[in-house]
Amino acid sequence: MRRFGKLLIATLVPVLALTGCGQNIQVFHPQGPVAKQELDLILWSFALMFLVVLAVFILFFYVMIKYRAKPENEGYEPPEISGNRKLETIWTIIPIIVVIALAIPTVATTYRLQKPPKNASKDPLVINVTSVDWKWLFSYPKQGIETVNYVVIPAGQPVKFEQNAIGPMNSFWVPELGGMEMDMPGRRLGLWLQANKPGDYLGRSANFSGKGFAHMTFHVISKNPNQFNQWAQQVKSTKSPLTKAEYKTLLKPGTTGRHTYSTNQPPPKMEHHSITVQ
Ligand SMILES: [Cu+2]
Repeated sequence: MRRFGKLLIATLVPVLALTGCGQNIQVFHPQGPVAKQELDLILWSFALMFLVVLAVFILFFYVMIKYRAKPENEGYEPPEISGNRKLETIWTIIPIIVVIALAIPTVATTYRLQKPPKNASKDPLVINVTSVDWKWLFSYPKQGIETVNYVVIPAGQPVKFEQNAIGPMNSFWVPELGGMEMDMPGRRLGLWLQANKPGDYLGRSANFSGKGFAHMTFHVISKNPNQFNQWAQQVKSTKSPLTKAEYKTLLKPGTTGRHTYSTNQPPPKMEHHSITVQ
């Protein structure tokens, strides 16, 4: 029994210590409706899986203790049993119920998150995001500006990121705003995200892409809509344009800091498995 006590402490201490880590895990602190729906799904899946694990462990210990070898029934031969309709029905139906309970919300949320919400008060702002080794280019088609390694968005408005890659594929992820989506050359995927409040959210590359991968982070800065418009106008009137030469330099592998330009480069033309940059 003393050994069991030690085992219990060894198991409980890390579990109790780890539960305090929640503050540092960004996924547990959603800052927008996409991340919130995804967190709800994570918690629901976790609860169901926890019930399954709990049932298995309770049965495991119950059977292990109740039917263990005892001196009084030494040489016991169990009777031959084949089939038990009642038990088999139970352990077929329960997993089916669990799978249905997981599948319905997962599929519904996945489809819902493909599109910005219909009841959003404003149309989504479109931003083209291109992953390049090892930096992120953000191009605003409507505002006609471009930023590198940071992106400014209006708070409370859905933002549609049209994704693209030059070079290897990558994965775009802003944990506090929503799940990740792939950036692939020749295949345009999109992700919509929304920040509820003004703030600064860390984004990262979630797909290993070589030497500069660790530095391939960016910031999503959410501003009040008025401040966002002011910022865009200020960029338009004070920053220098993005020249072709500068753009070509950006496309070369390497890391860089933040850049801001008063013109934008349209996303590259798409061809299957190849990208043409003019
Ligand atoms: Cu292909």
